[in-house]
Amino acid sequence: LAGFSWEDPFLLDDQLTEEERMIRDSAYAFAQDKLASRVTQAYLDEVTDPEIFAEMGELGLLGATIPEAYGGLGASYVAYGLVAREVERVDSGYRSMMSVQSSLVMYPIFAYGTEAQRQKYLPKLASGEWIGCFGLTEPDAGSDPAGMKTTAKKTDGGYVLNGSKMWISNAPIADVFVVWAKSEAHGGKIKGFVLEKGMKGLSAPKIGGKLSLRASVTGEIVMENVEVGEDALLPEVSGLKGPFGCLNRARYGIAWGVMGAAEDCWHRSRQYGLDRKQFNKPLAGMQLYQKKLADMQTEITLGLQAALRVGRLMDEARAAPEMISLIKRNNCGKALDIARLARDMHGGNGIQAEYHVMRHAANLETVNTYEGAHDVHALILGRAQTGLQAFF
Ligand code: TGC
Ligand code: FAD
Repeated sequence: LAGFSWEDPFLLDDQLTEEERMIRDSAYAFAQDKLASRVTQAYLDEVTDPEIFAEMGELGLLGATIPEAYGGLGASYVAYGLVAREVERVDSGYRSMMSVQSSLVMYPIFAYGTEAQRQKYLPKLASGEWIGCFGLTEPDAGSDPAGMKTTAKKTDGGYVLNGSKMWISNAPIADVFVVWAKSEAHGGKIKGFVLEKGMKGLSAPKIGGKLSLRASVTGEIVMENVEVGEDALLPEVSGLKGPFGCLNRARYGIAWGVMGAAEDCWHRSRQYGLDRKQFNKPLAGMQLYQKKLADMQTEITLGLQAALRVGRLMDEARAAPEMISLIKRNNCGKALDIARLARDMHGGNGIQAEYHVMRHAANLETVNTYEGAHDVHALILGRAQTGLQAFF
């Protein structure tokens, strides 16, 4: 039998293509060099450096799956997942910034937009010159986005939008706003619109005081009689399947990303246990400590392998939304458990910013909730196997 690699028990590395490994390595180098160095201060100060988008864009980390003709890399979904894992190894907030731009802003413009919209927005979003946000959630419509109140009413040359969106990543620094609204002219169906910073009646105040995801700015989107032309409409999709088509991709990336945060917690706990002695021996030599390390290693190995399988199926256009619900839910839940364990294993030091694990744990509370809360994905999976919907 072959030897065992404790860091990569199922030899995930072997299952990647040369190109995927190259993209992964360049994302790793960038994240460790440019993001790890600023995350602690950014988190403590609750500030987001917009320059990060341009830095990510320069490396091709924004919209990696979008064809090269529009500024993307034309990379596989597996490569996209690997980027999410490397960025979230540093901080879930930085991965959030990247995945909103890639899956929730560039993807809908690419998939549902006109050629003119693609040409206008995608290259600048890919380079990070423009920052994008995605407005689906509202103060009274979170898990149930069908309950949204934002409306688009037809005017002579376009539409007028009214409503407010809540908890929107990147909104306060965004140039481009992909917003979902019920459109009167389309029989009340949900339609997507692309709004731009500076439009009259459009504002995006920051939501301050978050105890989670502090390095990623979050805001509201307030629309008071925002007038847009016909060219703001994303014409190629109607109904909730529009935003859900984007969410499938972002949720898939999250399933990889949270494993990066979990790996960081696991590796730090292992090293801490080797370095720290109590009762005259390293903590890592204690049975209970080793059991926790073994649980972390097991869940991360299984979670990564599952994400890789779904990524391959996405690249073959054979992935079902329920597969994505399964890995988004399970990997987020396991990553959160692992981060909480890591905090415990670091003892008192575990609460300090310089040990990083509590920041990951606090971040993962958000990641477990957004893009479909843990229990909401359970209901999606419950419906798929019983035929009975239990949402209401
Ligand atoms: P339901 O009746 O199930 O479906 C309505 C229509 O949508 C279609 N659909 C999907 N299409 C593609 N992919 C999917 N995953 C889809 N899920 C549903 C469905 O086929 C149907 O189409 P049609 O043509 O028949 O009309 O809708 P429902 O209202 O019963 O939905 C229930 C539920 C709970 C599944 C759904 O609403 C849900 O997933 N809720 C969670 C909401 C959510 O995920 N919000 C995310 C907001 S964005 C965000 O959090 C970004 S954070 C990013 C970051 O910072 O990284
Ligand atoms: P609720 O829907 O009120 O849920 C509260 C609790 O009730 C949860 O535990 C949930 O599981 C449970 N629950 C809900 N329905 C049921 C049910 N039928 N059965 C059993 N239990 C149920 N949204 C965007 O559109 N764009 C963004 O960029 C974005 N970024 C975000 C960034 C951050 C930092 C955060 C915190 C959120 C972000 N969101 C974004 C919003 C996010 O998607 C929502 O918070 C999420 O969908 C949950 O909605 P809610 O907060 O209204 O909670």
